[in-house]
Amino acid sequence: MLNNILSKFGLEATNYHIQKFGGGLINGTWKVTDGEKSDQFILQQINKNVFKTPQDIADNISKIGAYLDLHHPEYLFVSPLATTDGSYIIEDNDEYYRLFPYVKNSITIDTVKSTQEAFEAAQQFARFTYLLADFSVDHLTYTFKGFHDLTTRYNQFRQAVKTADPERMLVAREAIEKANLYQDVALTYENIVKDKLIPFRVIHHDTKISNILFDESRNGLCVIDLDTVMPGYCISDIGDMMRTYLSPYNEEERDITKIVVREEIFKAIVEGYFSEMGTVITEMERNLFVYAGKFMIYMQALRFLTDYLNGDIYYHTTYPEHNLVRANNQFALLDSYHAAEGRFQQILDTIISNLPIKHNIA
Ligand code: GN1
Ligand code: MG
Repeated sequence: MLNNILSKFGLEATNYHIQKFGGGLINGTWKVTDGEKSDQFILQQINKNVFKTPQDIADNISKIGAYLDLHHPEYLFVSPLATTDGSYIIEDNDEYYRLFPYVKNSITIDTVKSTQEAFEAAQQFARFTYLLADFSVDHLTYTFKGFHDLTTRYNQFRQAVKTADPERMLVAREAIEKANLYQDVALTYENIVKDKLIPFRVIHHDTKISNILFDESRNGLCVIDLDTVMPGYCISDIGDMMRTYLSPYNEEERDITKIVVREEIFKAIVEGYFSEMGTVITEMERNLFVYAGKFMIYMQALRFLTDYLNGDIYYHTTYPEHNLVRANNQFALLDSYHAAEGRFQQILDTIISNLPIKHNIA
């Protein structure tokens, strides 16, 4: 089946070795390599239950690619390759696929082990939004409606509580209590939207560390996984970095005593982000920088918990309590983040006050 897809890109499948690749929870990904390893690609199947209009993903990426080619030709933007008849996405047996070039000598990592990795990744994600600051977000389509809409996510959680299987409700008791305890995080989000406190920008919406390609010296090369690139708030990208870089162990860790935030990584995220976005970030966006972490950690905890209560219909799981373990992990992270918030604000304020004057505007 995958062979048929490769042929549409003009590749003779028998010359290539196809191997499962990466740890994404939504799409299927394979690495495609020829015998000499000189020709390598990433093949991806789009999860159509999640992305209802896959063509919109291709269209968004094409528009952004064209803009970057014109205004920032030096920027490494990894966009899908065209088939022999010029499409960037193909349908086969009612499934959608695309093929990317594999960036030579690049590596991905699953957890942040050094401040350099956090700085480089934050700089890469910030550079992406910064270079697109003058690109009108109205040109982009929402590839996933309500994706980071915390009000929607919170309502989905409340709905799941109403309809959940009683046994799952019981097992998830403590997580549900936590979700209720941190409700104010959702209220703050409602106000941000209602009062239009911050601008829409081109946002990546999945800034986990495995979505950065590094070189062997851990310099950031580029951002990948562009399915959720669409208009959004910077708190999504900033917050997802906090969610996925601050703890030495990721959302899969079952021993939640290991889930703690690291101050030096927070500092590196701030420095990396401001190194690119410092001149355009608004005062209100800066004021919401620390909130961003709570926003994304809380939303991800709710999403895992909601999926557990709904009977595991969204995220790929490998054992019965998987989504609940992930939710509890994220609530532990939220507790640790909450306890560190005051300190994080001080670190942020200090960095901002030391920025070169042109960064210290807005
Ligand atoms: C999903 O599949 P992946 O790993 O790119 C999810 C993100 C979550 C993440 C949690 C479309 O991303 O929002 O943060 O899992 N993407 C979608 O690991 O739901
Ligand atoms: Mg993704």
